[in-house]
Amino acid sequence: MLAREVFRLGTLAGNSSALNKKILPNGQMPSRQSFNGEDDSFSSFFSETGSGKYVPRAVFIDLEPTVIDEIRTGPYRQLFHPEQLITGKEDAANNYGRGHYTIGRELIELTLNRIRKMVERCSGLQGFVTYHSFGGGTGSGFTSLLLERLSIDYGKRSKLQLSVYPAPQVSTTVVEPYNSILTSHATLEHSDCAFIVDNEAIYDICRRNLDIGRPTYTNLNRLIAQVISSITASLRFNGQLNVDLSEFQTNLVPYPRIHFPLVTYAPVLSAEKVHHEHLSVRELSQACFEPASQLVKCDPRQGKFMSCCMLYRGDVVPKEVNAAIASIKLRQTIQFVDWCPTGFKVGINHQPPTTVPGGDLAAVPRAVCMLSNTTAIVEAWARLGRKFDLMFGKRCFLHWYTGEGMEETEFMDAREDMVMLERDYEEMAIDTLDLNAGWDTDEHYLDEV
Ligand SMILES: Nc1nc2c(ncn2[C@@H]2O[C@H](COP(=O)(O)OP(=O)(O)OP(=O)(O)O)[C@@H](O)[C@H]2O)c(=O)[nH]1
Ligand SMILES: [Mg+2]
Repeated sequence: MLAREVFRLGTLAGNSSALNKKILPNGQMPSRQSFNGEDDSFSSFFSETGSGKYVPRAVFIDLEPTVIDEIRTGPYRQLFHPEQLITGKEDAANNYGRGHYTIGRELIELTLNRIRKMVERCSGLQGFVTYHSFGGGTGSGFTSLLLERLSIDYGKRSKLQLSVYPAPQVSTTVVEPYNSILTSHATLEHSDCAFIVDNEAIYDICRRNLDIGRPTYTNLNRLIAQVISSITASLRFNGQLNVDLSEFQTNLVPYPRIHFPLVTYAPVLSAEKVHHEHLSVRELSQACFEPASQLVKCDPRQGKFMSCCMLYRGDVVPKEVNAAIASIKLRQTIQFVDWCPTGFKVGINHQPPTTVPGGDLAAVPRAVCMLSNTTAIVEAWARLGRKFDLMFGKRCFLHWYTGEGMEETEFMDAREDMVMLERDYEEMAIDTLDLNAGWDTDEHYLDEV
């Protein structure tokens, strides 16, 4: 599901997925036989029509038409059935209340019907991935409405989120902290795992690693699409050392609310720089522990890890991975919580990353995406919370929301919930021994997290 940017992001992610699979913009795949049956996970993101055309299992939604019109007229227009592209007439004007309660309500039944049709074409529905912004009215409000409804209709099917975290470099909307906190609160219990991509972190990576002076959304989205491609590669390709995303998820989410893994990706290199780099498995693995490779700005050296999942792709062998991880474990700066073994979960996918023609990233033989659960991610919530408090303390901009029927208490509840989330993370980091000393051990507070 998508609002403005994610629509573009979705197109890019879809494109790179289609490129991985060598699907033409019209949905035909001439090289299908070249997969030699090895690739039966092929149909996870595409369904095949009677005429041999491959259609992405995706629905694009925006409350206004202009952005999705780009796909309706763009080079990939034939890839999609018109029913997959859903638009209303009027956007949510950066207002969660409009996306969730007023304008959004008008589109939700149609959206659920279209999703139902899509689901009926699946033979073993595993779950849903929603792509959205935290800051937009549609991205925040409509997404949370949709996730609530998907929970009702599809019960315990897993729901993953890819959420774009706001950054002042690329956005000038003042109310994004409101929307972000409101949507995070509303989706917390309806989401199994959420990957946050911080536009500021992506912006800096584009400037630093790719020498793009003033990165545009297209530059940011290409990088995000590459990362999404790595996260979903295990669902799209088979292989002996492949590890299914749901298995990573089991390791990553110790309690239902603690479900925001930090995403790190390497290498991010331009074509000019790629020839000067070694790109060994060891170097790539070590890069995952550099803050400069993170998609959210925070300092894992100040927090503790609960788990680390390494998703390698391309020309990578287990021996090299084991050696690389052994050397990482020796580092003093990487601290694990004491209740969790310092286990790294590893998956290897032999399909190398695909480069998008005309894109910024150089073709590389191997790459790694690390998904780690670290308590340091609370920094991201704390940053948003501070901005929220500054505005809410003065009740700034609140009339836009109350004008859509919202009440102040929803803001307070949302903020309180996110403060609780910060505390939940902090508790994860406290050593069990210290806890026993300082707390009444009859209180099974960890169960309540
Ligand atoms: N990475 C990335 N972020 C984007 C893009 N477009 C918008 N954003 C960010 O998304 C937030 C704005 O949300 P949008 O998704 O544009 O808004 P929307 O969900 O369409 O909601 P309304 O327009 O208010 O109905 C801001 O933080 C933007 O910086 C994009 O193409 N890529
Ligand atoms: Mg919009």
